[in-house]
Amino acid sequence: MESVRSLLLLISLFPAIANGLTRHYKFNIVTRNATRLCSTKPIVTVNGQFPGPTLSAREGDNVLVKVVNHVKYNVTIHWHGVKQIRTGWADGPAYITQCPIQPGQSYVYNFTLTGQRGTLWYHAHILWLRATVHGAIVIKPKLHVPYPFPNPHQELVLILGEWWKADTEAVINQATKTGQAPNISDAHTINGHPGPISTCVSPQDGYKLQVNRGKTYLLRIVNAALNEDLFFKVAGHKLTVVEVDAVYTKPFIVDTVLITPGQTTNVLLTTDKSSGNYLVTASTFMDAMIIAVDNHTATATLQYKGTLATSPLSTVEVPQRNATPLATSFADSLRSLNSKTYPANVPQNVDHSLLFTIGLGINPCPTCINGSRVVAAINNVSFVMPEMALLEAHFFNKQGVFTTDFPGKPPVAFNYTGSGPTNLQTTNGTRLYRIAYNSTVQVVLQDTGIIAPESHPIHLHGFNFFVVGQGVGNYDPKTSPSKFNLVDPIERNTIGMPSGGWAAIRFKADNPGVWFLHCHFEVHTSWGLKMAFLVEDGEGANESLLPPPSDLPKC
Ligand SMILES: *[C@@H]1O[C@H](CO)[C@@H](O)[C@H](O)[C@H]1NC(C)=O
Ligand SMILES: *[C@@H]1O[C@H](CO)[C@@H](O)[C@H](O)[C@H]1NC(C)=O
Ligand SMILES: *[C@@H]1O[C@H](CO)[C@@H](O)[C@H](O)[C@H]1NC(C)=O
Ligand SMILES: *[C@@H]1O[C@H](CO)[C@@H](O)[C@H](O)[C@H]1NC(C)=O
Ligand SMILES: *[C@@H]1O[C@H](CO)[C@@H](O)[C@H](O)[C@H]1NC(C)=O
Ligand SMILES: *[C@@H]1O[C@H](CO)[C@@H](O)[C@H](O)[C@H]1NC(C)=O
Ligand SMILES: *[C@@H]1O[C@H](CO)[C@@H](O)[C@H](O)[C@H]1NC(C)=O
Ligand SMILES: *[C@@H]1O[C@H](CO)[C@@H](O)[C@H](O)[C@H]1NC(C)=O
Ligand SMILES: *[C@@H]1O[C@H](CO)[C@@H](O)[C@H](O)[C@H]1NC(C)=O
Ligand SMILES: *[C@@H]1O[C@H](CO)[C@@H](O)[C@H](O)[C@H]1NC(C)=O
Ligand SMILES: *[C@@H]1O[C@H](CO)[C@@H](O)[C@H](O)[C@H]1NC(C)=O
Ligand SMILES: [Cu+2]
Repeated sequence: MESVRSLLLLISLFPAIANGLTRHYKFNIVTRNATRLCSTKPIVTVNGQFPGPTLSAREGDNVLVKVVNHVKYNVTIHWHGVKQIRTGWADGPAYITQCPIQPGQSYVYNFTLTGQRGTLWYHAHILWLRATVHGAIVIKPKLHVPYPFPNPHQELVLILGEWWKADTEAVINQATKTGQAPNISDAHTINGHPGPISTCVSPQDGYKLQVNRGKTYLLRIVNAALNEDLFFKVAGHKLTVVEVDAVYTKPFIVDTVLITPGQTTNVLLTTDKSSGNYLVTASTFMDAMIIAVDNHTATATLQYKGTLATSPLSTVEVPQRNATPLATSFADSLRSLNSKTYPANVPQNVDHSLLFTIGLGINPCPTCINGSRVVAAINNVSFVMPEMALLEAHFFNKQGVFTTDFPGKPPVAFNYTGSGPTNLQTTNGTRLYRIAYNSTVQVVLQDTGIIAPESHPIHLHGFNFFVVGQGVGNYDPKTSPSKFNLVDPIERNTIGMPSGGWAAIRFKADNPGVWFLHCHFEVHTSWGLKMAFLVEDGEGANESLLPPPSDLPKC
């Protein structure tokens, strides 16, 4: 009896033991000089590391990250892809779910990794700080639960990044002032290195993946670039895709992985060569040729142990920057694993059927060059950031911060992927779309040809969604749904829409809160390509947003 009581006491004192561990992390946001790259400049980092430290945990763990801001900028951190069930206060987008952590302040992000395992990542979600404030989140399966694929010999995190010689805050500030597109970057990086084959003068050879012969490695690839989709290749080696955005996939074998900003992809690589050095590349994909991009390829080396660094490097042909068929074929190959253990619970019925046009626009701006500025919008609304967090305004019922009249369809229908309307102006507002708890939502994301059709990486916070269909041209409500996959579509948190086409996504709104939806090209987000869903509470405490933590930053 006594022992039972003490056991119960133990469990109540340490509830984490029953449900998973609590992982404590401390992120000091500090400035340091980047010296290894093609420019020496102060950068904002987590704990002085670039990329930041990997956050490791298991499915079911509670994570507590104390973020202390030692820099001159306001900071927030977003845990990209973590569903944050009822814990929207820990999601991180500035002015959406929280006010920024101001210089000298701190905030403890408190969330639980429920029902997810795989690779995700974290990044600053304010200004353009995520260029250097980012790192991987590795969620291992629960203890003793195997992967649904051969257990790898070793796991390696590869973070693809984008580097400006100039200060990135200066780059976006200049663009905002002039109304023009921001300067393109100067290099791409793999784990912080532009690489051995780079025009960017780098005193180092680039990142080296050292491997043993005859083994299988799990590469956890993250695209942390600001504005560019990337193709990833390893010379002489095939890659087996097994997971994206912390969702297991039906395995498929490719030469080239396509990964958009915001996405993560796990691949198996088998070291089936005898020895050698093999080039690893991350190169730009952008099939809208009028859009300026940084076409510098980041490189790294896959080096078999025992091979001299001076041995010849097996190179690989980098895909064309506009290799649309390659991108399409990769996207079309993705399927959820949909096994008994990992089912694809695709909503079969739809309560809210929405059509969102995704594209650019031009608004008057008397102080800008040419008297106008480039903007971006969803359904012709360029989102205006509020001055306090939307989630707080919602929870405390503060009026006048936002409206809930975000349009569920374009205000005027036009040939979206055609030459477009003559008037390129947009409206603006802090408009949300309200949905009841548990409703099912379908959003058809329709690219527009305004200025240029483009493959936008659209990211939803608070949920994964199923990509039930995609195609080129205009979505046709009569014919397009007949081709939907409602059985094993890919489930993810960021979708690279087909350029000049559409993608239909579905999710069940079973997470109360205010959830951001935006383009993960930072330039487009800055221009207003964003909106938010307001998901109401359901019944009882378990279906309701938790109250805000006491240290939630104030505006
Ligand atoms: C960074 O570089 C600047 C100028 O090059 C120098 O003044 C400063 O002390 C350096 N800071 C650190 C933390 O090394
Ligand atoms: C984290 O949040 C949970 C509620 O989800 C709460 O029970 C717990 O006390 C919080 N932990 C800390 C350290 O604040
Ligand atoms: C952007 O590029 C232009 C032209 O090369 C240059 O004059 C300007 O200084 C750059 N802006 C920043 C913020 O580096
Ligand atoms: C990369 O871009 C530069 C400048 O836009 C261009 O001159 C060059 O031909 C491009 N290279 C490739 C491989 O596309
Ligand atoms: C701005 O005006 C100049 C001169 O008329 C023109 O060459 C340029 O393309 C314009 N830029 C934009 C972004 O409209
Ligand atoms: C829409 O525009 C495209 C591209 O210009 C064109 O091929 C298509 O026929 C147009 N569709 C309609 C319905 O006008
Ligand atoms: C967008 O809104 C602006 C401002 O009201 C309007 O002039 C324009 O015609 C609208 N465009 C579309 C495509 O709805
Ligand atoms: C929103 O639109 C109004 C009216 O056109 C304009 O005065 C205002 O500056 C715009 N606000 C933003 C943040 O673009
Ligand atoms: C939401 O759905 C769950 C099961 O899917 C059900 O148990 C619950 O009662 C529903 N809540 C509301 C408010 O509809
Ligand atoms: C809330 O969820 C917990 C754990 O899932 C369960 O034990 C509890 O009975 C639920 N409470 C209500 C009111 O549904
Ligand atoms: C930081 O955020 C606060 C609250 O929104 C704001 O008042 C302040 O101007 C911001 N500071 C900087 C440096 O941007
Ligand atoms: Cu975009």
